[in-house]
Amino acid sequence: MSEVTSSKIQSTRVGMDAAAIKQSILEHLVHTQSRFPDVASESDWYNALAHAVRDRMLERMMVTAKTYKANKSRTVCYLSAEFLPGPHLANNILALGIWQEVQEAVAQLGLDFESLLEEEVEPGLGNGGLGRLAACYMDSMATLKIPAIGYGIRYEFGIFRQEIEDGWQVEKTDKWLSYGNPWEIPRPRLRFNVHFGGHTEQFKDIDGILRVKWIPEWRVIGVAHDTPVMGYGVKNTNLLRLWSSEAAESFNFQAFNTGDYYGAVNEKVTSENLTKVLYPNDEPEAGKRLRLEQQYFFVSCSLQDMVRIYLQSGDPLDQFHHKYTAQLNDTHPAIAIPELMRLLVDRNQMDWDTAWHVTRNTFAYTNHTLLPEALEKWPLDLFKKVLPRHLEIIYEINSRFLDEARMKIHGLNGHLEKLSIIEEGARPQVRMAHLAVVGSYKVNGVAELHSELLRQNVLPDFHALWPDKITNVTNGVTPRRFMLLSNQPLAHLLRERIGCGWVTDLDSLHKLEALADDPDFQQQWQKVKRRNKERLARHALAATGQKIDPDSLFDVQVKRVHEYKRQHLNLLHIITLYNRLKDNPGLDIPPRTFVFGGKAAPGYFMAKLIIKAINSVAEVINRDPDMDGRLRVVFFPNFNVKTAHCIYPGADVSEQISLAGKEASGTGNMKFALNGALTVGTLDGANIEIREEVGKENFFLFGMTEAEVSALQQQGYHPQDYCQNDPELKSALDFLASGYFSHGDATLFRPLVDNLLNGDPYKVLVDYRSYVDCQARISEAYRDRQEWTRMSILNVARMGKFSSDRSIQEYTNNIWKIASVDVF
Ligand code: Z15
Repeated sequence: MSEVTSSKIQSTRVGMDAAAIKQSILEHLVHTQSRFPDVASESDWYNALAHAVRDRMLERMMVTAKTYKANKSRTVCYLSAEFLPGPHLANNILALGIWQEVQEAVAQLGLDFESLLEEEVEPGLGNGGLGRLAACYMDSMATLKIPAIGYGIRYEFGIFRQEIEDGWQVEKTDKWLSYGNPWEIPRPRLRFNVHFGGHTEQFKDIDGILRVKWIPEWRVIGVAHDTPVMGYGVKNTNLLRLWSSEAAESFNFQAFNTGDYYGAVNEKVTSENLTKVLYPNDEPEAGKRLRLEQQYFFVSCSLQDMVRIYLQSGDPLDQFHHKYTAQLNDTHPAIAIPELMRLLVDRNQMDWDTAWHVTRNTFAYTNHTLLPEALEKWPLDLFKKVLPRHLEIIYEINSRFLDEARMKIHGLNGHLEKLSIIEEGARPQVRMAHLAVVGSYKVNGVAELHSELLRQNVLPDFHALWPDKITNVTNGVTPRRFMLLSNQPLAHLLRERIGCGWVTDLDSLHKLEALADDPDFQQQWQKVKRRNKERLARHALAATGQKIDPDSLFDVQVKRVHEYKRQHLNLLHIITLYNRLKDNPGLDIPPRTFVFGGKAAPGYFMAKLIIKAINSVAEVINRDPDMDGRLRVVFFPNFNVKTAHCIYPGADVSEQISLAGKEASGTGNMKFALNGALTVGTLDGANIEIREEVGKENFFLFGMTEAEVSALQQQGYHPQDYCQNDPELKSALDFLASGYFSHGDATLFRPLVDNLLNGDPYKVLVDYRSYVDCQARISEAYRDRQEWTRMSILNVARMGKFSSDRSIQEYTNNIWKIASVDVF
């Protein structure tokens, strides 16, 4: 066997020409799917093709691992409770550079490439922006040749599938693994014990040193499942390693032996429930024990894995941070900080100070939110039940940290309370954000404004203590998936005119500026948009049964449904337009189609009511003959990565209308603009930077600034004043409340309207007038198709900054200090 070199193993299955690929597909059809071509279903062919593509990735993954190991390169571990990669097949074909060849092979087999791609069920292992960002970063790290492992959870059920019944959101279980998953390689031998509960005991070791032993109450086993992540046009193929929970069969032998068979089986079931389902909330689920268990489970497996790989090098553990850096994607994996301390101190007998030095130089923390209710906290009593040893370690970390802070700020205890990792009170809690800040060498926000507000409002005392700790890395998105893959008409046009360099060097889109006034180019640009709108219209028809007109302006808002994102502000504008058209049938405005999409957390009443309101307004407007095609509203169900592929490219207008200071960054805003949509937006999150880049004359701005928002909040906000002073606003609210859109039911939308009139936490009514007026400017601008096209071209030309390659470059330069590694 030792004589068989890796190059001999690779020889037969990895040819990159169409003939070899066709052969591979046929072989997999027979030898993996066990089907003859004449009886194979579309799904069989999909699996055969997926395996053929996978064959061409695996060896790269092995060679990459080998190269990184030989280089002793520093590795980033991206710890994230969510990854939302989207369908793999098309992306992997593009990364391998065999798009043409696969198309040819598939055609020769008499198959339809598009419908094969449609077969794939995407892994919905995330809720929204945060999980998708992790996937974009995995793509960019591989493309930039950064040694990286993504660590997360292999949820058996991902984010629910959204159906719309009678206008309401209904959640269906996402059984994404039902038909198998050709992209993952199970590693059944790569398994770790994870312990929970119980208590701790002190003891003296043989050297007489006082140590702590954790006597846990139960354990589960984590099993690794690896998914290769290929860089674009490079050999580097990194790893996404997701952990799945398994029962520790023999653990409760006691119960088994005493004849409690069902008790023992029950324990197995409980253990395997741990990674059963993704929490479908974009905010933390307050005090859900299983959620804490999930977090600790994947973090513990990941750190044990890192230590295992590290020890293979033979280096001493006190150098661990030179080999690894771990990025905490929000506080969800922040329990990694006490866990690494436990592994070093309890398991490897390291002294506390050395262990703390290692730990503090290992972790960096990304914050993704300013919303106070979204900052994760765990009740002490719950925490103690699940992780008693970790709580002790946190106390120790906290007391040493407060000593340090006391001296440094020369301050009194009152001041220190604000810094403490423990929040005192009737129900004391662990503040995970404070733990993450204290245990990390860098903390970053995800857009300039957000990072500044972190420094000034959320973590001011930490900022005073460590002025260099909080930095900014503005989010980015991958142009491979969100342009090349999902907008092929645009990609073709770009290739003809500026080449393909933009795929890995997005700044080179600048070359388009020279073409922005070229009438011939403008016409081709419009053709591209037209084709994309037709595609969106086809998908909308299939998904909703509704016809939409590609000649109308497509105005799109897709994102999680949240009050702070203000889908209801959009809806009030739509009602206003409707009222204007009813009152003035001759009104000449360009026809518009409003497209919405997005999921609401299943327990979020107001968000679900907003979805119902959108659908109810849509129903009335779409069947009102007076509208005569001038106004249409559709709610595109089950917005996910797959549907996103056809939605972003089809948009003329991108709705980014959160209340200033609430959206940490946003990433959909970038995806739209990269596909030629013009933004209507507030000065929030990355919108500010997008506007700076594309030029204020190419961006539709409205609404209060963050400073104005907090000033208004200070002075006292009275929403009803705004309603009284604006007849159009009053009328829109009255219509919504009256039952006009709800078959006469005047109670249905009452909670929504009351919420706005009595409180309006996201100041929808304040920004309404400025928004509606801004929308009128959009309608005017859309009439001049040449000028509109010019603006659209300039938007794309100037969006280079928002590549996730730029973000990852900043992480590597300013935070991780990691060099790239060539793989041949
Ligand atoms: C999530 O998707 C985001 C923040 C969170 O705190 C949680 Cl729990 C989930 C989003 C932000 O809302 C969005 O503004 C940002 O672009 C995204 O994370 C990625 O940073």
